[in-house]
Amino acid sequence: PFLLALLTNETFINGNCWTTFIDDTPSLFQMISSQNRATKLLYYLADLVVNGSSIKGQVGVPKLDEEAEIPAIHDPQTGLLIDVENTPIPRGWRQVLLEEGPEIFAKKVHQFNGTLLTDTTWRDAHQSLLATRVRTIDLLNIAPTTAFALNGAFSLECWGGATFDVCMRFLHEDPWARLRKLRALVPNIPFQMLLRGANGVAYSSLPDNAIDQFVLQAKENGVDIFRVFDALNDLDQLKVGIDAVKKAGGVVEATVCYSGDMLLPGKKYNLEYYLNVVDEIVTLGTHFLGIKDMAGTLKPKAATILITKIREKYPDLPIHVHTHDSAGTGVASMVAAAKAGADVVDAASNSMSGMTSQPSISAILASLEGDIETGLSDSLVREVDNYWAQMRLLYSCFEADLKGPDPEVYQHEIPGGQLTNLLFQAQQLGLGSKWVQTKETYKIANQLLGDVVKVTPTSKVVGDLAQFMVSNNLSEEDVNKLAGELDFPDSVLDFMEGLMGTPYGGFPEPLRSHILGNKRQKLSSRPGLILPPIDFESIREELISRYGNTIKESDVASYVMYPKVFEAYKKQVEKYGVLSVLPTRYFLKPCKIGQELTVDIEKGKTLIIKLLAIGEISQQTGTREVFFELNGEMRSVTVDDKT
Ligand code: 3PY
Ligand code: ZN
Repeated sequence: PFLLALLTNETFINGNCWTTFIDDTPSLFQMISSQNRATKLLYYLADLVVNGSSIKGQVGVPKLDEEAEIPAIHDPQTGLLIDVENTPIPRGWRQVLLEEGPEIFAKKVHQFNGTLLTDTTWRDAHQSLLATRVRTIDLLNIAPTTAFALNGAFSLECWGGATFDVCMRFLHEDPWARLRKLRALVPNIPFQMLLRGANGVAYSSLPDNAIDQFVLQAKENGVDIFRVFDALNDLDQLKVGIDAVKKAGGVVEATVCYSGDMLLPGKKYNLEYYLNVVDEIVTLGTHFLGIKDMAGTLKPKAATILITKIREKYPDLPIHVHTHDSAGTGVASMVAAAKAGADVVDAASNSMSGMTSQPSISAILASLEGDIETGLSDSLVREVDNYWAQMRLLYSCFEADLKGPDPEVYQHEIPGGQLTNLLFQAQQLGLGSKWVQTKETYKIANQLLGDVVKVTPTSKVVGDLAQFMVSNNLSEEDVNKLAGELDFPDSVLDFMEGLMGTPYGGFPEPLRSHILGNKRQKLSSRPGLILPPIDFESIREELISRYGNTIKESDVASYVMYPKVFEAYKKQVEKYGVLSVLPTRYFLKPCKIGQELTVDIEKGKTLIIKLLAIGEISQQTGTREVFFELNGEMRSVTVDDKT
């Protein structure tokens, strides 16, 4: 490509060359680089045609086989069309935050006469319903419209949780680029992320300085509000995240995880327990108190009691409530929370709501209508949702195919995202009975572990133990009896070692000692006190030496959080280029012979690709040559046939 670019360059052809020609002609390199990118994309498309999709968790192909339509939106007062491209973006809560800082922002949200909403569609909703597979391009396409339609929202939850890992590992995208691009399109609504305290966005603790660096990067790349939780409500672990956000200048939403139905008699996690955790959070200092009902077990009455009690004690504490609709009571619970004095509640775009996701925005608006102001217009919400209805079809191949609410969640307490995941896995095994068995065993595994608060990463520990018991046909008694001999999943060992902090009421003994044996130590303090700090300087140097000086500080953060995943992601980029530009239906579905694809690799640079033919398999090399037309020119690439 370099030679081609050189030979077609006019200055070169005319012989007006001088030694600095190459330096003075950056367009030469741009041309080479876009040709490289186009070729790399052809390799991906060819591989997809020959071998099918390799995206984990994909069953079938998207049901939407055309470009999704961006809905037109209308001013709710005048009914006039809003020209999204040519109208200045209205001021939102983010301007209050930027102009007045986190304290005044929190105060003003609390003073708002009503209850605001967080839209979780860009993070938790698709994490809970579509295996976290929604891609950057599909968020970017609706972002400008969302900036207008949801201008009155408290925040858009758009980052963190599982999105970070899945972005790199399964979608081959850079989560930081997603954040930066969304930020540029939505300057008016605060962005919110989910941070797993001292675990960052990983599955066990990292050194404290890794959390500091990660959070600073998140803040600098666009996150405003950090919902910080610790899966065990371990305050020492939570504090690591809170401190990192404070240092970075972000909005702290320190969170208590609500585990199980506190109204059930004999619960370990009861009202008194939660009020104590809240006291400790308030002592640590936070802008908002988050209440995180990750499984959807906060019944309306419990929401009323819990929030009323917190309000009585802390009249000025801004409260933000998160839930999942798994049991079907999400709307009722968020309405109860709003009526009891919650300042913000979570909801998702209608087509992305319900069941293991958050309750529907429109259902909440309808339920609050006439009583509580929200700052949102239902007609705008419904107009934007026309987009998400199409996305649900586009991502149909990642649906867990839940058929209805699961009120049994009050017993098994499986968090929303994990519930869909486990159901999907049980379905893949093709045995309906496996699902019932998984849920039953999950309850037993939780009891074996001492009845822990279950949310990432502890929910994974319980889930892994349950699956280990099912696949090895182990009863509760067997686990207790054979603990010293069994080869437990790593997550169980990490938990028992203390790498996720300390559970309320301590670790289960003698099971802990038996499981750990002499395989692992028992930590007696929080992991961050013994994990050696990250040597950022040497990691930076190492990454630059491997990948060149395009390495950013955010790449360093990715590597520290998930070294192997980052390396694999870089390998993918090397092979296929930046795949995030490829429309989702082309990313997931092999194109057909004669089909023409239009791909905007950057603003103003469009590739028109047509699949012409697929060659015979070579008996010597096991490869196939795949022929395309690329912007009118014939091109072919050779890929391995792995079928
Ligand atoms: C996560 O940690 O990813 C969660 O969504 C927990 O609820
Ligand atoms: Zn959630």
